[in-house]
Amino acid sequence: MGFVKDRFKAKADKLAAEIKDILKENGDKPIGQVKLSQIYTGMRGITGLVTETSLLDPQEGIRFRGYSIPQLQESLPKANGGSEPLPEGLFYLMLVGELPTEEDVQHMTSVWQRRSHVPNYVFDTIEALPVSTHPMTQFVVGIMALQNESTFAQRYAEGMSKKDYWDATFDDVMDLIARLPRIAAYIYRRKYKGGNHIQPNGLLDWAGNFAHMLGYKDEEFRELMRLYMTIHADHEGGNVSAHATHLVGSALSDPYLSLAAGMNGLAGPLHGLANQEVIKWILEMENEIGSDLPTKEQIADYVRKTLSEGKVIPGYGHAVLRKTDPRFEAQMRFGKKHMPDDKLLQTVWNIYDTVPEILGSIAKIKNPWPNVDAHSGALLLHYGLKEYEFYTVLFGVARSLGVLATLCWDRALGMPIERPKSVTTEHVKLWLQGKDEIWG
Ligand code: CMX
Repeated sequence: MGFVKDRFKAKADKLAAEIKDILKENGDKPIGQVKLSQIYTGMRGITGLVTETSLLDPQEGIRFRGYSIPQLQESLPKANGGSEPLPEGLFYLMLVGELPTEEDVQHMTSVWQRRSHVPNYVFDTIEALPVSTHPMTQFVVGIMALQNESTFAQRYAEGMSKKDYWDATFDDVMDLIARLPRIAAYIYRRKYKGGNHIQPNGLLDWAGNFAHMLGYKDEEFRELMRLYMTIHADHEGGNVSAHATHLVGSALSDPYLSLAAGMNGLAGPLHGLANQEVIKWILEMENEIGSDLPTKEQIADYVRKTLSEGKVIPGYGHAVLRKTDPRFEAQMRFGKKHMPDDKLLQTVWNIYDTVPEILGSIAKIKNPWPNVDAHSGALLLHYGLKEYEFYTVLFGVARSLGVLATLCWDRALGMPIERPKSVTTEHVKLWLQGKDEIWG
């Protein structure tokens, strides 16, 4: 692993000392007030976590270590002849806090290539599941089977010192990221390609090799995977997949157990599974209307119908964002560059012209704009990846980069077990009557 591990440790030690000083001086400073309504509404707006890898501004969208998506597309190293960032570079940035050089990224690629071997018993475990099992379930089962390989779990059982937690976590994180594309591709080929598996190509970068193992030879699709893996990697710490990984990791559950928890959260339709729901919803709409290019009026009618049936419009809305998601915009730019005449993409863009006005007229909806999931499926489908139940697995492989980089930071900064206080409504009533305290 060598120099990346050393650089990470040096940065982490420096930050740990800074945090100690910050807390010594300012530890008692209040950071906003919690309203009663917030504890009944998913803790929305409560600042309660520190995540070093990225920060989400409601108006601007995500920044990774201060860099916006267009800036990353400009600054991160690319594949030979390519124009999209290599996700290895984003991982390095999130981990070390500095933009990587070409050599740093090549190093990450070769480290992940070297560590990518998946033991056969993991595939055997997946094979024990019915093929009909949802790909996200197969993915989590694969990660759980791989847990047997955990360095952290093994060293903990041997009595590892607290000061070495970060080191064992780091090793597990590198192994996991290296192996996830192989597991994901295995599930795809098993479920949709009759078990006709494709061996890894050791000459390709992490995302390029993933595209190759899925069975997509097109260089443009590899470029899409590099962009896809980069923009889906992280969205600060409070989203369900990031928070679940961090929460479970705080119990010193090893990175395999922690990531599996995060992936189970990603598999929810209000979170990552929305990417499959978007394509399903669009295809159902086209089927019902009887056209592969519905007009904006037809789309508006279908949107109203969906809402009247008590369902959400998938791909729209966000718990934090209050504008069009820059990850949506990045994908739209990719679509306009490579496939401007694709009818499904035109429909995605027509939906974008139609939905915000309708959702914006409903007072309770705080954000009528599209999120990342509103666009991703249409790009995948363009290249033939039509099996939309698989889409959340792609999101999961990408999201591992952010949540596992964060797990390294959690361990290096000695983050304690997470344990917020909860109350009962009975207790809240007593508090309102002045008969009891809400304890901090
Ligand atoms: N369509 C219909 N209704 C919506 C809506 C949408 N796209 N977005 C929000 N609403 C509704 C909510 O369901 C909620 O209704 P109730 O009070 O009746 O329960 C109300 O508007 C208020 O919600 P909100 O405060 O605006 O949004 P939340 O922070 O509670 O939820 C999110 C955010 C993403 C779960 C929600 O916008 C949603 O369900 N969107 C559709 C699913 C989706 O695209 N999820 C992917 C998000 C990105 C990701 O994590 O991958």
